[in-house]
Parts: sequence; C-alpha cells; structure tokens
Amino acid sequence: MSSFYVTTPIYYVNGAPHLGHVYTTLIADTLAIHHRDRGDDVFFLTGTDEHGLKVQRAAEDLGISPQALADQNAEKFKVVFDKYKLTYDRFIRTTEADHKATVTEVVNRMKAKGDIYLDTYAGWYSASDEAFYDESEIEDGKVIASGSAVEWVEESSYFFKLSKYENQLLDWYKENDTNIKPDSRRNEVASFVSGGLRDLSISRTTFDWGIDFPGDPEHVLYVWVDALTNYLTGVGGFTDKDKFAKYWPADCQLLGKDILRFHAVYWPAFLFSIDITPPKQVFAHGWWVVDNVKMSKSLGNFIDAGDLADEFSLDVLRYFLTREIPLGSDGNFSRVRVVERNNSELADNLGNLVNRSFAMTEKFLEGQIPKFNGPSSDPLDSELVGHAKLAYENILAAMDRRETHRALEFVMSFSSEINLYIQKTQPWKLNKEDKERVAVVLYHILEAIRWVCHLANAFLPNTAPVILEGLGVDVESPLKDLSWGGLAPSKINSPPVLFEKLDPKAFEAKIEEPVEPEEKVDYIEFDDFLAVNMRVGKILEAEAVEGADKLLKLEVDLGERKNRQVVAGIAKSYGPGDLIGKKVAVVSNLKPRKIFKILSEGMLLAADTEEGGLQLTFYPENVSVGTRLS
Ligand code: ME8
Repeated sequence: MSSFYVTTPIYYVNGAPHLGHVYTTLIADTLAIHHRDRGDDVFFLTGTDEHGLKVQRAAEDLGISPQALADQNAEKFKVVFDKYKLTYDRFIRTTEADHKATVTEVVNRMKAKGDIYLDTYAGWYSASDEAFYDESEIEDGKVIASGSAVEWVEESSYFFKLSKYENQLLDWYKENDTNIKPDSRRNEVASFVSGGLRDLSISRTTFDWGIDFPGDPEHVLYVWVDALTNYLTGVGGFTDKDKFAKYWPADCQLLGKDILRFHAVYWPAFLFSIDITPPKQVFAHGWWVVDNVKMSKSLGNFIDAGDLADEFSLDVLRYFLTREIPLGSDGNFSRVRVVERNNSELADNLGNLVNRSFAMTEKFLEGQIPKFNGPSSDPLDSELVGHAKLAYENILAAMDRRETHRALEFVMSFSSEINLYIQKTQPWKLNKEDKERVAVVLYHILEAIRWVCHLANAFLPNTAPVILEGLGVDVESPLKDLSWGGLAPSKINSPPVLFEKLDPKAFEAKIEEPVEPEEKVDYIEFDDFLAVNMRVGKILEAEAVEGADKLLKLEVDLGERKNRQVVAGIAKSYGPGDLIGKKVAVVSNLKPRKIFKILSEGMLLAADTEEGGLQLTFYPENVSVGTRLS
C-alpha cells in the first residue's frame, strides 16, 4: 500500500478562521479523500501556529495570556474544521510537548552540523508577517509585497547558515519539475535564491512567547523554525521512527503563495542541514478576493469561515472553491457565482441525472436494480462504458497533477455523457417496446452513476455517499479496483433532492452594484455565456477540401476519447502545414452540421484582420488540451 502525506500550513491563532484558511484545508481534504479512495495509506495534517510576536501582541491587546488566546482560537479552528467535516488525521498545536521536543532536536542537529552562530541582527522585522526584510523590500515603512508594517530590530541573535545551502537549493529546484508547483512559482523561487541568500536570524531576545533556544534560554526561537518543524512532529518526529519512515517525505505540502519563500527556501535548507530529505512537493495556491476586493476586516468583506458554512451547503461550497479556479491561480469569491454553479452544474446536471434515473428505476423496474449481464454489444452501451473508463483515467491523472478543477470538470462531463445516453436510449419509450432492453439500459445508467459517485466522492463527500447508499453500495477504497459491472442487484432507495436550486437574487445584496452601461448593448445573461462551451483544441491533421478554396478539413483533439472533425473557412489565411500541432479555441457544443457535405463537429474562433484575412488565437504549451475558456 503506498502512503500519501498531505499538509496544510498551520494557522496563526491571532484570529478566527476565514475563507482562505478553509480553502487550503478543503483542498488538502479533497486530496486526502481521493487518495484514501485509491487505497493509499493517507496522513492529513493541519493545525495551529501558536508562538511568536504576532500572537503575543494580539493577546496583549485583549489583556489575556498568549496561551489563553491560543487555546481559544485553536478551538475555533477545530470547531470550524469539524463543521466542514474535514477528515484530518491530526490537528497539531505548536504548544504541544511532542512538538517542542522535535523543534529542540532540530536546532540541536543544526548546531551539531556547525550551521548556527551567534551575532547581532540589525534590520527590519514585520510582526504581521513574522519575517525579516531587506531595505530593498520596503517602501514608506511597509513591506512592498504584503503591505505589512515593519519595525527596526537590533539585538543579539543566533543565525542559521542559509547561504551555505544556496547551491543545494538550486540543484533541488532543477531535480524534477514537480517539487515546487506551479512552475511559475518554482522559477520565482529559483531566481530569488540565485540572487544570493543571506544567513537567517533565528532567535530573538526582546519577547518571550516561543520555544526557548536550546542551550540559551535568554533567546526565543524564531517562530518559522518552530512552525515549519510541525510537518515532522505530525508524523512522529524523531521518536516514532516507523511512522516517520512511512510518511516522510511529504507527498504534497499545500500553502498560499504568501508563504512560499518560507516553504521553498528556508524549509528545504533546514532539512538539508539536518540530513532529512525535502518534501516531494510544495504547492503554492493562489489567493481569494471577495467580489474583486481583497478580503479585510476593515472593508467589511471579511468572510468568516464558520458563518459561510451556514449560508451554503458544504458540498456546494466545496464544489465552487475547487471548480472555479485552477489550483495555483487567484480567484474571486462571489456568492452569485456559487449560486450559478450550483444551479447550472450541480442541480441541472448531476442532481437531475440522479433524480430522473432513480425515478425511472422505480417506475419501469419497480425499484429493482437489474442483474449485470456481461458486456453489452450495443454501441451506445459500449460508448458509455468507454466514457466511464476514460473519466476514471483522466480524473486520476488530473489529481496526480493536482489539477483539481480539471478532475472535477471530467466528473461533470461524464455526468453530462450519462444524461446524453438517457436522451439517446429513451428508456421511457423502450419501456413500452422492449422490457429486456430497458433493464439493460437502466443498469448502464445506474452503474455509470455509481462510477460518477466514486469519482466525485473527494469533491462531494457529503452527497456522493447518499447516492451510493440509495444504490446499496458501500465500499472501502472504491477507486482501487473499480470495474464495470460491480453494481449488484438490490432495491434502490431514492435519495432526497440533492441540490436545491437557489435564487441568485437572494444573494445579490452582498455583491457590488451593477455598473450602468455607457452605450446601449444587447447584454446576455451569464448563463447564456455559460451555455457556449469553448475549449482549447490541438489540431492534429489539416487538409484542403477539394472544390472549396476557403475550407480546410481538420482533425482536432479536445481531450475527449474521440478526436473531432472540424471544417473551417480559414484556407485563405492558413495552409494545412501552418496548423498542425497548434492549439486553438474551439466552440465544442455547437450542433454538428455539414459544410460542403462534410460533417463539422465544432467551430474555430478567429478574428478578422485589417487586411481582410483571419487570425486564429494560438495557445502556448502550458495550456492543456480540453481546457475550457471562460
Ligand atoms: O502564514 N486566499 O498562517 P496564516 C487563499 N502561521 N488562502 C488564504 C487567504 C486567501 N485570501 N488568506 C490566507 C501563516 N490563506 C503561518 C503558516 S506554516 C508552517 C505557518 C491561507 O494564519 C493560505 O494557505 O497567516 C495561507 O498560506 C495561510 O492561509 C496563511 O495562514
């Protein structure tokens, strides 16, 4: 059994959990559930970062001890994470005894390596970021990157020889292309390190809320050395050697882009110093803004994670947060968008599929799931089985690349395929004509729904099991040996409505005022836009069409099982040789039609040029085939 160790940052206890904290932890939860479903031995770690100046000052402001503040807020995080039903294996707190022991051992090993020396630190510090900054990173008393205030610090301090690890870090970044993701972040970090590293101050003497510096209790250890070490403590540290050997190095360390430097520079350097292998992957995700404005308490758009869970059902929120943006990109949280995705994707696609399929089984088969009669020779049936198998492969591969939004897109397009199969087979008609066939068709529909549920479980962990229960299915690691025909005959139990349609108007009060148009435009609704499916397609073949000098016949890969044939009127601007291997924008859900007697299953998007020609848009290598344009 392979192991899978996933971590989130540990969150500061100076305040209550918000949307951003829940986002990281939800993504980690999605990866954890997915890997458990694959039969992996998963360890999922989250928790709270309780020491340091920032927490000490927040406690002082409230007139309570830092420990009391940590106790209060760690509890709030736990309550909220439980409200979201997150399946972490340990909630670590840095004030716990086993953690303090691991940290002390880490520093002792750094000392033994000769990587620590005493000197004086004179420079800028931001308590809000818990970070030291160079003059060049500051403007008008604030950190350029984060906007946080800085203060001048001048005191005796222990230093870690970070500069010693410059080359080892640069080599590590080059070792493979998965250890720091996304790629743009790896480049950013590599260029920071190649600019030269200074040794890092790792102790302070002017406050005391932290772990004593080993061997010199006058000094408090820098909070980031303490905090990063949690990832070791969480899986046994230096005491539970078996557990540690099983899970370390971590498979995926998730964090926001704000704290990449700590995780991709300091953290591996600390590990190099104590001869521990660095994590397999550090993944920096983007930031959410709210209705296009940075979330902040002073602007009144701060989203408290606990309150948010009362506004929407858990799976709807989870679906939105995973589906709306690729992991790594920034996103805009808008309640109206949550409603739109709920209505048009969850309710209309998946919810409707389950409802009608269970209803047909009740009506045509008295609620009895038929027996699986082996592979069917009907082309529609085998096409559906093909879609199921392709969805399985695509989803697992997307999850391995941490393309969670793509995985979910594959789940939903598989659900659309099942809806399409229902349209094509028309069980309500068959029921009158051929009872045997209707049983085969409904078996295929219900079995495909079982596959959708297993594949969607990590994204919809509160809904998928309800549907599966209705099908009488309960398996431990369903993705491990998923095979077609596994659904056993039993009586179904129709689930309640899975996704209620929501009224976007009820959420409008919380969004910005609509902007008055300057000139009259025939606006379309957002749903109208969503109805047009535009994707990135790769042109595999191109040839002229005899007798039609404007047309080219193309074979285009849209990431589907079968390539599409597209006839495009671009031959005056492009020869076949210009196009092969190019990635272009394709409208993929236009009704297929014949152009010059040749079937065209899509339309390329092009702009008129000033010379009267046409110009296609070409996408670079890092845009995957099949990506939806939005
Ligand atoms: O940095 N959008 O803790 P922290 C998305 N204790 N994610 C966001 C976000 C937003 N608007 N705001 C915050 C710390 N996050 C340290 C970490 S780890 C050894 C120590 C998420 O409470 C994101 O994951 O400031 C970010 O990295 C984390 O919250 C910062 O949480």
